[in-house]
Amino acid sequence: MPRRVRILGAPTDYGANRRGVDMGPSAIRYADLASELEVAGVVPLDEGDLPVPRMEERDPDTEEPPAGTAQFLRETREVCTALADRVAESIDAGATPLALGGDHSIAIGSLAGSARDARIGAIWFDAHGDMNTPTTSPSGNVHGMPLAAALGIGDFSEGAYDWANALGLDDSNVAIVGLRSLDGDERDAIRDSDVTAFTMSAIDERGIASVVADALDVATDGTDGIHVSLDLDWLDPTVAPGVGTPVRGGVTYREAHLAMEAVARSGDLRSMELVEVNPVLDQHNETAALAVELAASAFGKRVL
Ligand code: EXY
Ligand code: MN
Ligand code: MN
Ligand code: MN
Repeated sequence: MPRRVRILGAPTDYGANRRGVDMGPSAIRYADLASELEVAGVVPLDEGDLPVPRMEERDPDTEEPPAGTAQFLRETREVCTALADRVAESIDAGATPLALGGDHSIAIGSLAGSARDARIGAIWFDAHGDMNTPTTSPSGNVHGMPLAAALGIGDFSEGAYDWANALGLDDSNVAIVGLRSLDGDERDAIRDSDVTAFTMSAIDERGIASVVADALDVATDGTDGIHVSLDLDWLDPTVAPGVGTPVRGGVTYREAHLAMEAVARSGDLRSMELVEVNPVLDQHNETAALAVELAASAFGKRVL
């Protein structure tokens, strides 16, 4: 029986510093996500978008947290707890959830859902570490914090953040691939953890195939499956311009496909998300189209 994939839209930009990423799910669907997944040999079922309070509809009198802490945590919690339930339900139904961001804060929900009642690993394809906490963040943007939140690092170990912790995810089963932008405290957080970080230098020196093989070893060691978190700013901005926090020196189009093909061959894909596609910053929807292509490769699309 072909793999069933449940598409879950999470149109939020509360975690980002740039409006527009909330339109990511529409842009990705518009880039023929469903038909491309069918070509890859899976059966897509689009469950629509999670309800997300619109920025414009927020109560203007809402007390904003002090600058430098996490902004819009209430809204982020609302989206992520709903997404966690839908991700868990999809897996319980024998399907593979594919979450569409929206900014990277949605990964708090995806990881919590995928790790519910299971031990999972995660491969974080990203230019960034996303390991800040409300205290260490230079921006207060939660899309720079999801991995710390899921792992319960720093502030996120406090009871108030229980909702954000992915209890079935241990830092020893997390690999970050493509890292090239970190804040000071984030660097310490990664060094003090058991997270395995492969920087762009490692990819330059060893090649993407070797790095992704190691990342898969880390994420599959003793786990029931892996979550792939694909932040489109992982790729070089010349091939993925439609992202809110571009960083030069990213992976190439082919390196990204090879990584996704290796994920497909592993047979361990449990859940996935495509995040940080911002149509307002994109050119002719090309970043959304690239996200679709990479998802198809991760789900097994082959030329021959
Ligand atoms: N490290 C910076 C911050 O925490 O504000 C930038 C984070 C960008 C996060 C994007 C989603 O990958
Ligand atoms: Mn990210
Ligand atoms: Mn990023
Ligand atoms: Mn550990």
